[in-house]
Amino acid sequence: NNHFNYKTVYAFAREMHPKTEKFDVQYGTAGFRAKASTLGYVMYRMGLLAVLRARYKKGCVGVMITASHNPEPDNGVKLIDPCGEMLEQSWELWATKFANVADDELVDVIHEIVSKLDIEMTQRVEILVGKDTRPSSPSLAKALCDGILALSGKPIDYGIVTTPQLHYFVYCKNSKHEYGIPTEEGYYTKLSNAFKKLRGESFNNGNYFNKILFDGANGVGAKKIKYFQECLGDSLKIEMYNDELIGTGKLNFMCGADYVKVKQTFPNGVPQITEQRCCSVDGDADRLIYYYLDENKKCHLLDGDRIAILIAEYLKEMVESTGLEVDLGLVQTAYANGASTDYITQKLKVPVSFACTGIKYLHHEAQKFEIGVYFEANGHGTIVFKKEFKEKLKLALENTSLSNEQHGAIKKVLTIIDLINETVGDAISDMLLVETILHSKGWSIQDWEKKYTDLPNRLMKVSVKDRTQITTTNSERTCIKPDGLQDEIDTIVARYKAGRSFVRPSGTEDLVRVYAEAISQEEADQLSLEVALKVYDMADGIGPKPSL
Ligand code: G16
Repeated sequence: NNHFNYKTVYAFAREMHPKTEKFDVQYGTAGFRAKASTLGYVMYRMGLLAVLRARYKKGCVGVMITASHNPEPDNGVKLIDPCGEMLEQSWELWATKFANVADDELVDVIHEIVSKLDIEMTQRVEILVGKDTRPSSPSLAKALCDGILALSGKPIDYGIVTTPQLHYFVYCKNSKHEYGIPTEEGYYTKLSNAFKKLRGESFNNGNYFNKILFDGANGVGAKKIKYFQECLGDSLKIEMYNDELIGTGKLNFMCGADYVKVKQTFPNGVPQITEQRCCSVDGDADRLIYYYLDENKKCHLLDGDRIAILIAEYLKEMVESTGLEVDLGLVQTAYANGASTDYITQKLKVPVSFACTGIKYLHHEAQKFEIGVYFEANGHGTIVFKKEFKEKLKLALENTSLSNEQHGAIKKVLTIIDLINETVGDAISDMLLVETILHSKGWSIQDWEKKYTDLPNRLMKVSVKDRTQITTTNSERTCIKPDGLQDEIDTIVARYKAGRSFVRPSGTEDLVRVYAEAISQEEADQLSLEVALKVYDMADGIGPKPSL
């Protein structure tokens, strides 16, 4: 079995990618993230691990180099499993171990994993590599590929792509093209054909107008939306903003989905036109946020909760018109606005499950439903359909006892499925779906917003000495450590009408996040500030005290 050349593994590590950091790193919410300059050896080691994972799973896997919503000097790496999903959790422990051992222990760890999991080391495996637009990405990709080559894997470099594109390519390859063609062109063609089919001949409908302002966050989303613009022709007019040259430091800077969501404000660079529908994606185009400006210049946000509800309601109606029984559910996190959860469960009568922050948790929870819609409030999410459900639809098409209307509805649902990137949250695919639904309902963005009223809320960040000192339970809604912090939060929250607040350590940035909602914006702001100050005091806050 063990024919790999361990001499190369160590030599490459020692000569080209030595471990430079003393501190341990951890595979977090979305892989490893840190200052790009510290990540060379981590990338090399993830190249090694990717080959082992691919051999273990007997398929190709993906590695995406990105730090998504983080500032431009950061970078990161996430591994993609053969089905296009995030790396299986049990392997995150291996990833962390690989990243932290000394250079001369690497070979031992490889021996350990190979013998424990009985990995066949002679297989030739392909590793699909993608990167975002960060200037540090090419050299990190080189380190990654050295790791892949050191274990005789075959790197296939897709260049600059969005994270969801790479997830898509991985699944296409492993599904032997059943899911689609694993090329950029294949991806654009599949999605835009489905979109155009659903849109039909009339591009506008009722209050819906087919123009959208698109904030590309000065990242890969801005690059890739141009291909869609070409493919979609006049069916959707996408006016693109924030497409700075690579390396100007503008990536996610005062723009992009995270900025708009956290600051609840318009991004820089997008013209402020009253009542005009706008959307922002983040640095690797896996998150999507909608917004518009009212006549009083107030910015209205339609976030992941709203997107999820729009989609769930539409799919529910569509499936009902096919006459088929379906088990549809929605997955949210603690960040979901309380008003959205009430609306889904009480008005839509769709069951809701809660999961911890991180697509990997939501995705698996959603897979328990025949149709599982999952979104984080930050705009990260997608829809997954059980294989059996898709087969049920195809079989029903052959059922002659169903009416023409029912057949039409079934075909429509199948086309909607083609528009969706089921592997992971995909901002562009999600945007095309939202546009499809608004068009089909004849809704403006204001019509969409009218469904329910969000509870005012606020997100804050607190810097502390060691964020791992904060631990949580109950899908992150209850804080266990430091002792007494949750009691303090409960006491503060009790003073606010419709108040709710929780704290959790970020898995992608070196800080603690604080979420609060209450009956008015002032109270939500005040509540989040009080809780943030409490965290600062009880969890060794560093730097300036939190302020609004
Ligand atoms: C990543 C994850 C998301 C998560 C976000 C923030 O997003 O994929 O699931 O919500 O980080 O996570 P945390 O609060 O733990 O920092 P992205 O878009 O940065 O990949």
